[in-house]
Amino acid sequence: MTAVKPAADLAAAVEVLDAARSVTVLCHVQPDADTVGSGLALAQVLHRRGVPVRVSFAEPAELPASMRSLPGIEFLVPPAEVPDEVDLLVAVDCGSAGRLGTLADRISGAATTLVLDHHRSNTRFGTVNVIDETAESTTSLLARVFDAWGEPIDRSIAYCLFAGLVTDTGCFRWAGPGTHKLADRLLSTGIDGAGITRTLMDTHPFGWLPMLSRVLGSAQLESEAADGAGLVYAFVRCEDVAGLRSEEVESVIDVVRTTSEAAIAAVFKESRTAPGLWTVSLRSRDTGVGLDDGVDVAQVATRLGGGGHRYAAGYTTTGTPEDLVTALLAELRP
Ligand SMILES: [Mn+2]
Repeated sequence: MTAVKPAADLAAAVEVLDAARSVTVLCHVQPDADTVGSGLALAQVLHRRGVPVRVSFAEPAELPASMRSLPGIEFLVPPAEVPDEVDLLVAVDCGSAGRLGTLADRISGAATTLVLDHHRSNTRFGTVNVIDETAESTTSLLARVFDAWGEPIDRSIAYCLFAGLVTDTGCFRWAGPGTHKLADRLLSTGIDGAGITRTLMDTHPFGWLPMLSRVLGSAQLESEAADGAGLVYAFVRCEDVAGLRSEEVESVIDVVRTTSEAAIAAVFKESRTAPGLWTVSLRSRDTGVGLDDGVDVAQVATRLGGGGHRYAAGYTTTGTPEDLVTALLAELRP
């Protein structure tokens, strides 16, 4: 496992960024702090260099509230304002073109598409693809791109990079060699790491508590699933999360996955706009310290039409709750 992306790949990214006369950065649908942090950090660097830049994502219409304090938010534009033909398109934290949602059609109108990502399942849909599945976040890959480019990481860029790093590492729970060094470097710019973390990960409205109570109260355990690894799962239905934000919905998996009797966790989340459509979060873990036996849920998710990382992945599907569980159990069968 190489901890550092080969210099040649980074140089290819720098080359296209350097040559661009205008840049459109696209984040994935249902954006998280890694994709938005990457997009806004890159936008700030390009703007500093005098290059016109815009950042967008296809849906939802509004940026999740927890990310609204990220510097560079002024570069965000609605999808309708992304022209059909652009000079350089940069996709950040997107494992496939499908993750761009309705903005995926802009790829055909782009002179060059640069893909910057860290998903194991990345389909390499760009003209230039810089994919490092060992990077703990796309923002940490961006830090290496900026270094290779000779672009300093100032305080407001560090804010954005830290946002992606702290969320994608689960508050540094799954941190590899180098993660804390990068965090130290970013914190040394004077950003409020504790405040950023609290805003992104530890702040929920009161309605979150009764929602958790309902959803967790109906969780199920299938101890024999995946050859005895065990599956724990829960359903988040529309009526459970009325009035709550995506942040509350996305928090459920982090409780469900702590179940000791199951090395695999799933949360089925009902779409609030398309009835019968579900997005599914998958997590897996090793069964003990130093063991490397965790199920590769990226493979499971890919077979179900999604993608992700070995220990964290997801997909979108349709059907009744019973159908969803049956389909997942079938894929987990050895
Ligand atoms: Mn990411």
